[in-house]
Amino acid sequence: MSQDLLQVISESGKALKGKKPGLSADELVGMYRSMLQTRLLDERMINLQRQGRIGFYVPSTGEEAAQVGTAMAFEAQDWVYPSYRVPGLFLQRGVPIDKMVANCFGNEADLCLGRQMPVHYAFAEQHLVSISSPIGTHIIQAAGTAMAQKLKGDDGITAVMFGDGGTSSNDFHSGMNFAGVARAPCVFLCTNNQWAISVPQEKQTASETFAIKAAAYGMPGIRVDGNDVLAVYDATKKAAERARAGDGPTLLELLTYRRGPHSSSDDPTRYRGNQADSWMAKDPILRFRKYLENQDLWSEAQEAELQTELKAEINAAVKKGESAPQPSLETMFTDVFANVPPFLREQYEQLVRDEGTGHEPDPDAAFPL
Ligand SMILES: Cc1ncc(C[n+]2csc(CCOP(=O)(O)OP(=O)(O)O)c2C)c(N)n1
Ligand SMILES: [Mg+2]
Repeated sequence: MSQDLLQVISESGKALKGKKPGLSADELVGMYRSMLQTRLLDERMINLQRQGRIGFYVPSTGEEAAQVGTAMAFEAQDWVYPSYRVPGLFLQRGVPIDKMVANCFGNEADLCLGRQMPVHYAFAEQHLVSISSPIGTHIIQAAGTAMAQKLKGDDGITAVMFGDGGTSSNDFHSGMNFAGVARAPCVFLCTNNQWAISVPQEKQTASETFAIKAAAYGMPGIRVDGNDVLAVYDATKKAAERARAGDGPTLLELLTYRRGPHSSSDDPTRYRGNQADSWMAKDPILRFRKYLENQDLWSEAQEAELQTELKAEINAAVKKGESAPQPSLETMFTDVFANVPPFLREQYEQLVRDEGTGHEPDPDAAFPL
């Protein structure tokens, strides 16, 4: 297996010879919009966290191409098991931004009513399965979903996104193995951002690449430039077509770089210093913008207009999210049992009695992660 990377756009934004994106001008501009929206949303949410207005956030700066390029390759009937670092996948798949912001505030408009962690979104309507915080557990769930789709003769397929760290989980092995044996219609998407919190990729695996691991499970493994949105789209689309045609699963390694901290609770200078890494300069959004400009599909005026529009949209979502009330206390007990059992009813009544008496949990306590 070589260290070669699939590319469609050069690092300076030129179309590589013989490579066609297979997308319309509107689709290309739409992808650019989602990438920029992701970056601006990330910046705003990190600022809100630093101001103490939300509890926690996971930035994905520099990884936007891997999120939007993959999302573009799937159909509405497909199921996607996302990781916690892919807001661009949600946006590109049509999730309203105010619903994502509502999750970060955990307010009453949050579809999970504040019960999930921030950035652990769940949108059944867009076939986006609720995010699992334990690393890798969703890989076997995705393989199982794909096996069920095959048994039922569905026309949908399943995709799962995880990180380089996720490949060290038992569930990566089990999921890849079962999907390989069953020839399940599953696309395994490993975003190799070269870090798993403080663990660099060379301490994660002794394999030459992450893509090479596919060979052990009898499926193709392809290494893709994860900062080239059109290469990500191209490889994911082919893997999706392969799965849909009944030819089985594929593993893609999307090579990129985690430019920011692991989360708002992490300080990367503690373990990688002020890394003047060459990856810091390889911006996927700038690269795609140059490509669009070279194709006469984008201009400075359009950029300014889009920036203004997206910032206004985010401002409106934040305003709405911050002013919405918290979910009422009794919602902790709803949606769990159709008939609330006596012991829960008792706890609920106790909670209502204690509310405002100083016995309820401290809402200002530090977020535990
Ligand atoms: C089973 C398990 N072990 C450890 C953790 C703590 N943890 C949270 S994120 C993370 C790193 C995962 O890295 P990677 O898969 O590369 O994804 P990235 O954060 O880089 O997107 C770890 C170790 C966890 N959530 N679950
Ligand atoms: Mg990682």
